[in-house]
Amino acid sequence: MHKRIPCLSVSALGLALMAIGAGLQSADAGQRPRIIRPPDDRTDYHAASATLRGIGDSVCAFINTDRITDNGDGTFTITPGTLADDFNPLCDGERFADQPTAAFCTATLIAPNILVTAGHCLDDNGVRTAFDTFFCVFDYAVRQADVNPSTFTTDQVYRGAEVLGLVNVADTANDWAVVRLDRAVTGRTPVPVRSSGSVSVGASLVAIGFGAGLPMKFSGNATVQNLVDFGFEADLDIIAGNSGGPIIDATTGMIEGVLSSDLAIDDYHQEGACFKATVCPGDAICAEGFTLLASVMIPEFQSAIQTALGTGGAGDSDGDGVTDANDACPNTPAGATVDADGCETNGGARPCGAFGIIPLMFMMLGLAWMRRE
Ligand SMILES: [Ca+2]
Repeated sequence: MHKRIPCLSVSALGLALMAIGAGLQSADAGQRPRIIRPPDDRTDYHAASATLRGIGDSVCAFINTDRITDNGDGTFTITPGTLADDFNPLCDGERFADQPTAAFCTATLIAPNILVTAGHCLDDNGVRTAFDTFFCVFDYAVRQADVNPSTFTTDQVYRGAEVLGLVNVADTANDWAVVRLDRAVTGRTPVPVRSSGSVSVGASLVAIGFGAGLPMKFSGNATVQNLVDFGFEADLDIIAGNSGGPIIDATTGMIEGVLSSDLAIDDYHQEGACFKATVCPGDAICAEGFTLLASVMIPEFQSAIQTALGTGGAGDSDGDGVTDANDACPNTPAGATVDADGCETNGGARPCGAFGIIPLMFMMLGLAWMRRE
């Protein structure tokens, strides 16, 4: 039995409730995924390869507005809260204890204004997560050893604007979403997505994401174990918060899938007087099985991706469906209805561009010429 990897806030709350009611631990056990298959391959941004860092630059953290403050001056600040705060007391020697835990899900840029993520990151039993409750934040990563990310600027922070496709079927890998952002992201390279064929058993994989809400972690040293309906399974080191993150083929650099879920056991659990990351095999609460990944080759998912790449791809920076070459209004607000020239038809102002200015100039030149005659 697999369990969707839930939002970190839900995970932390569940852990807190478990800590409060320790006698009821067995009733709550099974609500969250397990994580680490030794060795623990989680790597911070600054320690990753240049290739992986390049992909990571196009991976954003979903951060609830209660964990990041819009300072109103073009900057945003992560609000306090570390791993050691979330799992208190954390056992001595646990990794990343003093890093912030702001993120609840992971998403990847596949075109300047298009993300792929997991369906359950935006859908809770049919209830859609409102776009004004979270930000998509790039560079939430430890880019320099021992320097935690804390402040961001407008060019690093985006909002979702439209769900272009979403499926979230419990206990299956059919768990994916394609989302349009409020505006195009500049200076980051969209990550290529598999568009034909199929991932193979044995292929080397890397997961990128914000497990436990922590700054970006890369988890490699894993391979495809099984192909299953709607996706595949792998022995990745992942944790709540990694959900929706890209599963990258380590050889091709392409996205093969997005992280859906893991086995229904706790990612952090109490052992004696303190909390530790669950390591399997080894810890008493372990179960058999692997991480479940939604394949980008699910026909509906692939179709949603291709449609989004066609209308929101590199040639259409405002995502209005009119390519830049033909777009007289290249900065149309998200969601606006546009005409064939890519300009708003619902009252938006058409810019005084070349099409307006040039005839006016000729007319004035003509008048001036006539006066000289
Ligand atoms: Ca491992």
